[in-house]
Amino acid sequence: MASGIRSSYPHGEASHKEIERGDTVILDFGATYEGYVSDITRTIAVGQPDSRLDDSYYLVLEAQKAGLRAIRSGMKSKELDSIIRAPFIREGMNAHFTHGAGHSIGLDIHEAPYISSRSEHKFAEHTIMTIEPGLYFQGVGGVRIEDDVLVKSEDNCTLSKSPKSDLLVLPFY
Ligand SMILES: [Mn+2]
Repeated sequence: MASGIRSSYPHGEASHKEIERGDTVILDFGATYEGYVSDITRTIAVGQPDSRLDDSYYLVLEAQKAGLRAIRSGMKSKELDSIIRAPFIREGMNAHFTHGAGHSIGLDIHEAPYISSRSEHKFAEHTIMTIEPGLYFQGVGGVRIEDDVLVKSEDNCTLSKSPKSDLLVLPFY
């Protein structure tokens, strides 16, 4: 978990920083079952966040859903990258997307193939990929949303079902 300024570091480790009013909190977690892993991220806010973070949540969600919808076996990694990245480019936010858009999972939490603008790799059917775009603002905070998807040739199947359609804003006490 990383909150506030620390949530502006894409993969911040848990620390002793206290959550402050308006912080976004990035919750990156997973489970293992018979040796296989899952990897999911949700972002919540504690107190009403900076409008940039609020707006970013819905832009990241748009990018993430576009990726989940689009991925197919035979699609090139760089083609998927550009679909996920398109909303960020449209809104002039691409510079705030500072890590890869996803990776495969299986027995390991980070496996090849990766989603990359430079990768010619074509996804194989029955690969499980994470789709995890994010936006990060130094000194302010960040947003990331991640789900796991089973790649198929026709339709694909999002495996993680946790709600994400609205930014959950918890009261700050
Ligand atoms: Mn991941």
